[in-house]
Amino acid sequence: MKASELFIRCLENEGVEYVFGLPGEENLDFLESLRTSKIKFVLTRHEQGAGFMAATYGRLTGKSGVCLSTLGPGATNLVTPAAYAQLGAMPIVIITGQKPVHSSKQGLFQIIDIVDVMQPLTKFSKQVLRGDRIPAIVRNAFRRAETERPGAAHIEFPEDVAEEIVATRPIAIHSVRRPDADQFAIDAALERLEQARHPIILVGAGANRKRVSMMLNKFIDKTGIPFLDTQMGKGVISEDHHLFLGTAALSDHDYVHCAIDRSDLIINVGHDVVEKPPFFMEEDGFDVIHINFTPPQVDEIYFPQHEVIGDIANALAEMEKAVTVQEHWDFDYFLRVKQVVDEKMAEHSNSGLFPLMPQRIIADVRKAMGVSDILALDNGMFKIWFARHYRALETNTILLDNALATMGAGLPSAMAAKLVHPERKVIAVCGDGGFMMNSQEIETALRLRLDLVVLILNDNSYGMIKWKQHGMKFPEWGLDFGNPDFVKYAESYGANGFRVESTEQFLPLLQKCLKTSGIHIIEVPIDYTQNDTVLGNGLNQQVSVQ
Ligand SMILES: Cc1ncc(C[n+]2csc(CCOP(=O)(O)OP(=O)(O)O)c2C)c(N)n1
Repeated sequence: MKASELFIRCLENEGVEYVFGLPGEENLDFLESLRTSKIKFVLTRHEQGAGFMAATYGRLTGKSGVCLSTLGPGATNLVTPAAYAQLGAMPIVIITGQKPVHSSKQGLFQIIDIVDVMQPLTKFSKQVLRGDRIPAIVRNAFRRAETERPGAAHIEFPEDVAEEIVATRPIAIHSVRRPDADQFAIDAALERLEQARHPIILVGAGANRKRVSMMLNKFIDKTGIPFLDTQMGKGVISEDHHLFLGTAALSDHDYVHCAIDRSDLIINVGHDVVEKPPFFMEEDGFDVIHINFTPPQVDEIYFPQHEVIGDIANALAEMEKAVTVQEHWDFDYFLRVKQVVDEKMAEHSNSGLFPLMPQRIIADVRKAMGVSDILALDNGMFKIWFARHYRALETNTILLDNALATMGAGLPSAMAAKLVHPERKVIAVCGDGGFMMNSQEIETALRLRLDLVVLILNDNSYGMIKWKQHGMKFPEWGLDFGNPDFVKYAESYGANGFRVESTEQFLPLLQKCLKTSGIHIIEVPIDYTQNDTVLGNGLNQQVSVQ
């Protein structure tokens, strides 16, 4: 068979359901072989759309999402999705085309060394030089992308290699078990935990999986230790839990840092330093037990004293069996923090002010969404507000990127979530800046007949940077822009467009859109005048005077 056909057989062998992509002429053999395969091809309007969709597919399924581009400009457009997947631990296999490598009459036209470009952004970046190498290269790419810590793999598939005739077949797949943590490491962690007076659990991105969630729930139920989460750890344990203290939306001075500052031991389940730090360690501060699939990357703010490395769910199961609940554990202060934080979270959630306050938007979105429904956030000021105020009740129900923290991924990510979970409601939440970075994918979403709501939080500026500019006491400058008429813009694609004109209108409109099929784009004017309050200063005093 042709090498391109073998490539597709290998993808089928890996269980690939979708290839997201935007091909060039160098991919035409590949495309032709894909045409007759049962793998679905999702054509996008920008390579970033394809890459972000593939990464989110990987994040939600644990299986590599696959995306495709041509050489040169198409491939460089996949640089950001590669970084997004790599930092965010989302398994993805990126396939790029290339001019003929054995003999070419085109000089250096469009040629960039993409294998090299992708090297620092991936765990694996290889060119296929001979068709009979395809099975091994594809198998390795998928293995590398999916094994802990998951991330990006890249394969360059040149045009002339795709045309070769080959006689090999895909390599059989055998499931492998993740290594378990060492028993001595578990015992040492438990010993330290039993000595602590104010232990606290931090739940991070690496824990956002069903089995870990189950085991961690049991561990928390048995021990009664309060927990907080990072932005990407939201939902592992329901944030309605009576021991949930809050989300570390910032690295310091967030509400939950009042609790962190009083703790003498943090049990870190699944957080690694790629996500914005939820706390800073100091030499004479609290100890940390690092429980993760992979060892910590140590630096001056993160140097855990104890490590439990291996399958997180199994480690927690062992710890749950062996732990003895200690009478000297004292969570009184943490629970007082919780009370104050819960009161803070409720503030302004009913505000009738227009433009809408972030707290009101979030409260209304929460009311409109079921337990398993999914929010996909773009990146901007609103992300901090949502991370802080939105209560995630199940794993992976709020998809946000606190690793690369790129703009432009919100809409494609929501689209992939809807493909993976068609039975759930999905909302993309974007700023007016981030939405416009990949808004062309509305056409793709319509073509795919997805039912989706997109919220555009409109402040006519790059709000987050404006807030930071203000924080640095610079005059406001260089961050305001004009926007298209979003209602007409939506309609020009054939989507439904709405502009919220009053605060009371928002929730019923959102509920109606979520019940109606099709793409609904809702522009929501947002009032960012309270941004400074996200810093949570002063809460310490409030807790201590009580
Ligand atoms: C691709 C990319 N470019 C720039 C940034 C820096 N950045 C972070 S947030 C932000 C502003 C986002 O504006 P908008 O989407 O309108 O949301 P808002 O902050 O106004 O809520 C910018 C420019 C980024 N994170 N990603």
